[in-house]
Amino acid sequence: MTSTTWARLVEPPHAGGRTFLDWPLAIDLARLEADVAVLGIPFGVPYRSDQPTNDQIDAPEAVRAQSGQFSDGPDHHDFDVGGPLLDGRAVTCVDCGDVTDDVDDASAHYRNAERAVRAILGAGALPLVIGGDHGVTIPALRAYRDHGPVFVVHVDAHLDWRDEVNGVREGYSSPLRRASEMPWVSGMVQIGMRGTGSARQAEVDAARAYGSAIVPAIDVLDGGIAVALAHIPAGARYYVTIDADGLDPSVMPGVMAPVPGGLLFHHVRGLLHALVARGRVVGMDVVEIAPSRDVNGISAITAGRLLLNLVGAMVRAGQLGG
Ligand SMILES: [Mn+2]
Repeated sequence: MTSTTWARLVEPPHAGGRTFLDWPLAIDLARLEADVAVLGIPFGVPYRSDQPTNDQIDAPEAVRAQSGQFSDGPDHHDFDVGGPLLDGRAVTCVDCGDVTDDVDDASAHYRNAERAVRAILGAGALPLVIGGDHGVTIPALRAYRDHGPVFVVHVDAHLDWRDEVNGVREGYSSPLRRASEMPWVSGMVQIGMRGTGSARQAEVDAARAYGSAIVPAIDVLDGGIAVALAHIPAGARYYVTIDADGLDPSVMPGVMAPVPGGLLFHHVRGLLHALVARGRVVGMDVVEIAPSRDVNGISAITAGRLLLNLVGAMVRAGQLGG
């Protein structure tokens, strides 16, 4: 495969858009040399003809645009991680831009997304994916076919186990169902469930039959994140998928389906640090931010803070760079 073909997988952030934290842009994935790689995956698979241009497609740009808010600079002390982000170590961080779509081929975007994530993994880098709706976790997880096994740590208000909606099997209500069908996915924990969403009893039963550990939000609010950690095997390789609505709407107001009673920033930050201490995080996505509904950029800033907490924790655990 030529590097020209690879380069078409991704494109720079929209005109005038800055990269994540002003990290260097790296869209030639055939020559990728990095330890950490941000990747925007803007498009899911729509359920209706008016959904391809949903609000969430603008989230990668919205998160990048808040870079100056979620970090004052790489040399500043970050109290969440206990020092400057990279701790003076040789860790290469890049922004790979956004996965390209093809107006003549609706499935091209997922194919490109899977190949882009696979290229990042092949380069030995940690993918940090910004969606897009929750459908984008499907191609992201498919990229781990030769990079497994992975245990999925899912934060969401919703179960996301629908087999299909309107005949669509790879939309935002189905990512964890599709994940359960991937042989390289070793298991999952689903944290933050509450209220009602797309799941009927049949989906809950199917998730439990698969072996998913379902942790309602109230259990975490009452007992702390340790309640969720009890379901996560030590020494495993974790893929973390965070639906913005898994956090409380006061923390992530910019979502399509706000549900009261969600996790606080404190819980999810603690989860990420605990995963780094417990095993190896091999990828993370933050999805379902709807920028037009955001308040003062809080959701985008929170997403950025979560991603930086993972990087900062992994740096200090000696898991990134030389
Ligand atoms: Mn979801």
